[in-house]
Amino acid sequence: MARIDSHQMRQLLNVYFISGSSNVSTNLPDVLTKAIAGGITLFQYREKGSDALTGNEKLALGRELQSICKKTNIPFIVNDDVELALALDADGVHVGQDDGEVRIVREKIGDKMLGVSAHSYEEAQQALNDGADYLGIGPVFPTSTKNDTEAVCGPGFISTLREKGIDAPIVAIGGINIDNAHKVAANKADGISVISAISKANNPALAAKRLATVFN
Ligand code: TZP
Ligand code: MG
Repeated sequence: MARIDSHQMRQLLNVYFISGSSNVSTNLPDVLTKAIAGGITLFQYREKGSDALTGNEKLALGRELQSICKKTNIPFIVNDDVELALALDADGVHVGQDDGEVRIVREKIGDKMLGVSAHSYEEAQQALNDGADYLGIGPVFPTSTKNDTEAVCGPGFISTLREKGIDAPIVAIGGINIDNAHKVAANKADGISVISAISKANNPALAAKRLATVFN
């Protein structure tokens, strides 16, 4: 297996659903199944917060979500937890700036997909030099899903990165919904990543279907 090429990576980023068990009010496997039916292109298992699952429970839910993704050919990415990603043989890992050296993560995961959150041109360039396949940029809008975010950068920050020469696959994150997603597309991101717009939707399939129109 070789590293994913950037054309394929850009397409996978179109509608990137991220969730852990505490982001849903019902049942995550059920929400994920519906989100896939609606047309998400990529899934990230992000188990966070005070009531986050750990140990064997985290592993078991990860395995269940991964098997749902496998049946429908949706790549399965693990947030932060490189050991879990390796244990499950996930398709990739997403790390932030506080999750260890990107270069080391790349060494550990071989050719699996690697996403890195970046909040400045310098962080973006460093992440790409260290082996990132895509960049997560945000929060582009205010969000109440994560309370330790960096300052809101606005969707225009993605255009700024493009103007400075960052041509790599970029997905935007933070407060994205069907009403503002077009601003992300207009600023030259390759896709949107959302938690609550799908995880908290009354109809996750319909929410995903609407979001999927933005990059098509
Ligand atoms: N990183 C920056 S904002 C955010 C993360 C994980 C939360 C995104 O959640 P939502 O509900 O889509 O705003
Ligand atoms: Mg992290």
